[in-house]
Amino acid sequence: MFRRISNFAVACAMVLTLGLTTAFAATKTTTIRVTGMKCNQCSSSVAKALKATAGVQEAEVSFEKGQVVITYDDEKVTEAKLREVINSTGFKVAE
Ligand SMILES: [Cu+2]
Repeated sequence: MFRRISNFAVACAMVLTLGLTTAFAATKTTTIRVTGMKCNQCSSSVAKALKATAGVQEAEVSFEKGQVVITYDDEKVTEAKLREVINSTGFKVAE
């Protein structure tokens, strides 16, 4: 009996989680390769430009890996726009 109740609780929690995931369905994460970054200052200027862009929630820039991981709201900004922002910093998006 108790087991049944706790299974029900788990099921409720799953439904809740699924509901929340749907509510944030507009949030996307993308990884973009960027060339030309040589140090922390390079990566922070790319991060700064991205974070100043409407719709960007998170921008993790690694000059060592030469990549940018961006979490964004795809209703507010497109990946093409994010590439444009990166290119405008002077570093180049690798195709
Ligand atoms: Cu640098």
